Amino acid sequence: MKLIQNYIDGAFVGGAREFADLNPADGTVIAQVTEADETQVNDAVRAARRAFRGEWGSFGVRERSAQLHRVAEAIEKRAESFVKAEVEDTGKPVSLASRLDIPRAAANFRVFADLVKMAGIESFQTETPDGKGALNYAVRKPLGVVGIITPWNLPLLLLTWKVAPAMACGNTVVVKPSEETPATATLLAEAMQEAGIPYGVYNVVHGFGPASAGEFLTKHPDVNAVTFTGESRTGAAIMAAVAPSVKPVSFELGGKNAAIVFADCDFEETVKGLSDAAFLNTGQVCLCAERIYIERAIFATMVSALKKKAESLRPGWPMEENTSLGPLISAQHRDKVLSYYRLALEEGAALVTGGGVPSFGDARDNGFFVQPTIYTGLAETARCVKEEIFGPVCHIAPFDSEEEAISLANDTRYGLAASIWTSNLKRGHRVAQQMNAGITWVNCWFLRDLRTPFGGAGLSGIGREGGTHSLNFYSELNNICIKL
Ligand code: NAD
Ligand code: 6OD
Repeated sequence: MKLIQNYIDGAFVGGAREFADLNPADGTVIAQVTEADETQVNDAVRAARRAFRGEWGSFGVRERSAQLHRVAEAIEKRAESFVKAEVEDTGKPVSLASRLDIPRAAANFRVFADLVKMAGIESFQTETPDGKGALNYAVRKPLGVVGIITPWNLPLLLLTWKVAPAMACGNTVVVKPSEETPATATLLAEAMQEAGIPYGVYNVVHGFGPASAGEFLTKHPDVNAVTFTGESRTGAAIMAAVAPSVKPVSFELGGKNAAIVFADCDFEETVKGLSDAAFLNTGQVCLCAERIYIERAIFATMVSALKKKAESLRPGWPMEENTSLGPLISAQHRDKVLSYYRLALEEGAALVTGGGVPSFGDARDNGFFVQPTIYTGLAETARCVKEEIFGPVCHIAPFDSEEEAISLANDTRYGLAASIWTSNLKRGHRVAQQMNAGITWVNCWFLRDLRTPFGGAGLSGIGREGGTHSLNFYSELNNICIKL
């Protein structure tokens, strides 16, 4: 049986306890994973601190940038192993992992390697009473040891989205990947070794949240900042854990995202875009649209086109090229999603398609598949319209005016993403600017430029990462004022 170990100070190390890593497509055990105890988390933080004070801390921006490019190369060289590991761990279709997750991991390193070399910092000439003036400029300094905690839905993509800028800024890191998907963070350690990253710069501790590696890391007094992607409730727990030591936090949390579809949209493009927005990665993307509002004139035709599209998705073995829908991540998560499927009916929804579990007649019946599902007819106050489900499911409702659509879309405690579908770009701009969201797409969804701010408002998070926003989070600015 494969053993996935912690990676501390350049060495793969075992531990006292192990837990099983399951393949969500058939429920079989893929590997045993070593759970880091508090001593090992302490060792990892100590190693990261030593590396920060050592060779890594002495590198200038040019050297760090070159090293990050070498990590990207090492990922690209092993792309096949990364894809296989990510597909086994998550159950996502191989077509998706090889198009999105793994290339994006390499891109994260390349983008921040380049950006850190190019980024300038503001300076000001300041007037003084003696007329001689002063000059203000800032220097960027790393924070130190950064704790990084990530979820299971896009494991390597989301981990490297934080590791790359943290390292680019000169920090060292201790990462705690999701217990559901430990493999690619561990493979990344091999890529780091191959790229020649000094030992201790990148450390991996495996385990769970409360009373396990996650909590030990967030509470550690020698961790200088914590960056987290995951559920809003977990964000709240981490916020409480870091409060006594007043660390900077960056939180990318849940969403209950809306799509607004106007009657003048490009119908075919919109159906394709909405289908991705609802069902990509089996709906397990924080940016997915679980609430779709359609202008009444095209409501019925659009609902039936989306029904057809959902029914054309091909659930199947994740490693098969023509599979377009994988399982959910775990039995526990499938139970949660199915409980919302039942709740929707109890709350008075009309089922358009799906609502259950597909049957394969083979080992996949032991996996965690559910059908892509569409509902209509729920009240806006229904729990299924208010709470994040995080599965391949959406509720579709009609609207009659632009104002009504904006008000419906904004009626949420989350504020992560929105999408607007219209051929009238003036309207696109106007509506986009009124969205209470960190990211609004017009006529597209999940189209990413890594230089742009990424994050959410309300329950969806604190802060922005991406481009210089990441550089600002992962560094301290020391402003220097010189009297001339
Ligand atoms: P989760 O919050 O359950 O777990 C995320 C990570 O936190 C895991 O590594 C877990 O072990 C760890 N953790 C859990 N409790 C902890 C604690 N008390 N202290 C420290 N660490 C702890 O989230 P998940 O189920 O893995 O992921 C799905 C959620 O993530 C969804 O809500 C989704 O919307 C959100 N998400 C948000 C974004 C974003 O960019 N905003 C991206 C992806 C996923
Ligand atoms: O694309 C990204 O950078 C990003 N953070 C995506 C998050 C997706 C959420 O599941």
